[in-house]
Amino acid sequence: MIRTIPLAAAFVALASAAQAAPTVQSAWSRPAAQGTIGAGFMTLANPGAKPDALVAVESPGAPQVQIHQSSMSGGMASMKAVASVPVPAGGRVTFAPGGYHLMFMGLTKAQKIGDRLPATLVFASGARVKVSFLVSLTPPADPHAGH
Ligand SMILES: [Cu+2]
Repeated sequence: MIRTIPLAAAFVALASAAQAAPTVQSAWSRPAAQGTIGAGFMTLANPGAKPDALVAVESPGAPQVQIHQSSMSGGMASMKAVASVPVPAGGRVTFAPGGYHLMFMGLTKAQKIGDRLPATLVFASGARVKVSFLVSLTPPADPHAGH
């Protein structure tokens, strides 16, 4: 009987050491034709006590998904592929037009308004988070959309 107490304590310690998986809010995508590139926007939140990072995206809707960052330099807009996007502990990062975004390269089918484009987000912590991007012309209503 006496052994059950330290065992239970060890179990609690293990559970609290596990990193909480990031969450996704307001995932949306723009309408696009089959075979073209679809864009993905969202807000990632990290409820954990350790920093995490988005390192890959998989989708049945496209053979390849890239993580891009748009920026302005010298008055010219440009974008580049990035290997990862950090999500600070207790913080959030927004993917929006003009900033970070996902690119679904070679859509397997046309994305029409109201469709949902499924994907799995893969994080440096090993967390895999499923998300579906609602196809829309504008971002979904979100209290953080004005940032
Ligand atoms: Cu891009």
